Amino acid sequence: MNGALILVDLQNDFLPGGALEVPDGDQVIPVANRVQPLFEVVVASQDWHPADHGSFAASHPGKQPGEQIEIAGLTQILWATHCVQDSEGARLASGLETSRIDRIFYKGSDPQIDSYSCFYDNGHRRATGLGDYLREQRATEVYLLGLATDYCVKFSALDAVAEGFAVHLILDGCRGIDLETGDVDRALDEMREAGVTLKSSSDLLAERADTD
Ligand code: VGL
Ligand code: ZN
Repeated sequence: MNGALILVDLQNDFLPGGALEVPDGDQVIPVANRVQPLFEVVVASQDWHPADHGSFAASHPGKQPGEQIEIAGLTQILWATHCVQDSEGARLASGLETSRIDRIFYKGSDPQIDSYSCFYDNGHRRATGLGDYLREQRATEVYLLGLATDYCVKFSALDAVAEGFAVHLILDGCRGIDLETGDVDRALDEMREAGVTLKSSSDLLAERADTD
């Protein structure tokens, strides 16, 4: 099997205490470290915003995080300022094993458009290069884990399906924001309906032990 692992946005700002903390987000880091050795290709994405990014409430006087506006024809949820390029909050989580990461894909750098997916921006206008990279690596299956289940993980998984990969989510390696209660469950349903299979890291470790 030519499997690639995608580590989605395992950055300080998404961990407890961070600017856009995902509840229990830190708990996925040991999972990420445990499964990495199972994959021949490991890539990571980093949310990488300029300080005045359009998705930040602070960029729109009078607006608060959680409100929605329209930017360049797309509905945008406004967030607390997070993952500003080169800031401590944008760095990969300090407990994350990084020596196996083959390549990092940055997203959300265009001030005018957000990018939840690590394949394309939210308008599907520009590719990050991840799809081409995975094809160059001859990956046919992709496994995802990371933050947040109901945003970047979900949109990455759906794009991965659309790009023609067999897509698996490592469920215990993901945590969500649940801005509205039920968002995470709805995201999982959407992914399942699109053909994503949900697995646990222990299933994966057991499967791999069998085939070795
Ligand atoms: C994310 C909201 C804003 C994520 C990134 O990584 O899920 N969510 N930017
Ligand atoms: Zn962001």
